[in-house]
Amino acid sequence: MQLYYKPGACSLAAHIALIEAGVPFDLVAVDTDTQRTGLGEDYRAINPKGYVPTLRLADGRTLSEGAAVLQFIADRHPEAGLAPHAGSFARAELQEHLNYIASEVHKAFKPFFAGPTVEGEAREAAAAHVLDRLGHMEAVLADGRPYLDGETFSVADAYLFVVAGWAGHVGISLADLPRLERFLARVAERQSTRAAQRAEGLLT
Ligand SMILES: N[C@@H](CCC(=O)N[C@@H](CS)C(=O)NCC(=O)O)C(=O)O
Repeated sequence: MQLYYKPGACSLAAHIALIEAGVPFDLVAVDTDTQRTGLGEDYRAINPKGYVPTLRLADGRTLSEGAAVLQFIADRHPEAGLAPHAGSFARAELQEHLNYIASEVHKAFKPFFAGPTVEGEAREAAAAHVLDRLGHMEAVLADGRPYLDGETFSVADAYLFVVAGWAGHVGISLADLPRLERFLARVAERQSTRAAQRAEGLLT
């Protein structure tokens, strides 16, 4: 199994999930500007969408879209406890979180990573939008639960950890979201998270 990734990108969530699941896999870096992989492949031949993550199975089939990749990893390795059973209400709640993180939080960062650099009032508005979206995650954590689904770490936590972590990189303070800050610190201490970040060159 291979995970096509870009250091620190949303593919880091799948990387963390694979380590949590104890699955053997190879990491393949993607240069999304040139659409070449670290193995010299044409990335569009692997994922015509041109973005990461992509998971390639041993039989050559590929899966993209972070939320789908994360749930596939969790379902293939139920012993790791990374997602509640499919069909349960708890699973629907996990999907609610994954969809929200993908469509609302992840995409709220787009002005900071794609297109011309945002500055001035446009940057402030984009930052306010990110904080609004993250505010709903703060509300989920309001009852003091350590993770989005309660006591147990799930693939949604890996995804939230990655995208909320971008706030610091683009200069958005999370000081008004203290539960989210504590959540990020908690997930950052997990062995899987540290190992994935080290492998991507993000930690020494
Ligand atoms: N809809 C996709 C979006 C994936 C996505 O936005 N990937 C980003 C990195 S986080 C990417 O590869 N962007 C292209 C680039 O960085 O050049 C998903 O949910 O997986």
